[in-house]
Amino acid sequence: MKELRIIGVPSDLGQGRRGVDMGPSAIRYAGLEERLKDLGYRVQDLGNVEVPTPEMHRVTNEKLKYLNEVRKVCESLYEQVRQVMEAGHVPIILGGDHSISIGSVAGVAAGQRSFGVIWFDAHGDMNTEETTPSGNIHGMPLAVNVGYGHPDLLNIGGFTPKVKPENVVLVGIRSIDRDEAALIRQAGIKAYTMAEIDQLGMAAVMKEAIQIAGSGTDGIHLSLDLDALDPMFAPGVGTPVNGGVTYREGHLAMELLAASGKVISVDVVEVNPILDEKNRTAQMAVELVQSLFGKTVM
Ligand code: HAR
Ligand code: MN
Ligand code: MN
Ligand code: MN
Repeated sequence: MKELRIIGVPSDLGQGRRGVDMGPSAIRYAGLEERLKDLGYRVQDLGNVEVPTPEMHRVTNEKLKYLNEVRKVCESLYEQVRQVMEAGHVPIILGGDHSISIGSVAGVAAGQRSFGVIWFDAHGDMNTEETTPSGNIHGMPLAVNVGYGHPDLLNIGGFTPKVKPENVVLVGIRSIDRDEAALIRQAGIKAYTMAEIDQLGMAAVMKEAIQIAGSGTDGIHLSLDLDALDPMFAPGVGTPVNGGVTYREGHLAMELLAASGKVISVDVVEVNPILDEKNRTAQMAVELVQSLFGKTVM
């Protein structure tokens, strides 16, 4: 049984609302480490990556807010994740906003050259400096990971792209900017919208997603943005979008990933305790991670 390593990244530099920096604390408070130990894993919490305080820095580029600070956080995270991968352990990276996945995926890529990514999200996260409506870097990490974006972000780890777009799948999308849609198509990334989940069912979608990310690769990185879930089940996120993945669909997706035996690493991002109701969203995150690591009824 693989050993698990928890890494917190208390960053809200990639988006506009304070509070997501408290995500790692909220998820730890919801019992992540204990719940994973219950499943029989050896788990070690490596603490938090150091993150600059936004109030101490100024936005200099409205199209890439806090670029320099986001880059530094992602470089530190890259280094930590690379070490965990090289030790043969499974990193569980707690955000923070989704910009941190530039660092985590870079670290996974350094430890494991052949892998796929399942990006579970309401959003595409495929914007660039040219297409972003907000300048928030959390709308850009998937683009960076497949090779589009600012050189400072692309160069983390010293190589680009981090993952081949043909091994990347988006699941749960329902809020995509127009030019972002064009880049998703241009890159050749397979995307399952909520409409397709409705039509095909989550089981069929995940079977295909696991095939795309997992066949011909040595593993799958799951980037789990809690806003993929319907706000009914995950209200504590900065950019909620109605019509999302249900509680049961979410668990089914995680259970199918667990059954695939292919998961090598995971991000859990966008949990914002200030916007949450009694830590429900962090609890949801912990429950989903339990299913991802093999929790079953009996
Ligand atoms: N697409 C919008 C933008 O780029 C909103 C992105 C919101 N992103 C996240 N992460 N919450 O998925 O600004
Ligand atoms: Mn070890
Ligand atoms: Mn996201
Ligand atoms: Mn999102």
